Amino acid sequence: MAKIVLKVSGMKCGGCENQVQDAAKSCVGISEAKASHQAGTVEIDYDDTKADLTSVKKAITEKGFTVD
Ligand SMILES: [Cu+2]
Repeated sequence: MAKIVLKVSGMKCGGCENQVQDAAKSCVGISEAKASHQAGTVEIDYDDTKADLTSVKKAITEKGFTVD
């Protein structure tokens, strides 16, 4: 299991956090995602043998947020 913190801009409230978390968790190999709109980050726990972080970033971007 691996962990990464991605910088996400565009989150303004808890609803945005949920959208980012759901987008991340919808991807293969992601076990947990915890977003913070105050910090502008999402902390992701993932299986590095299964997860493709590029698709995670894409899923978050498709929700209208920017991943740095
Ligand atoms: Cu919001």
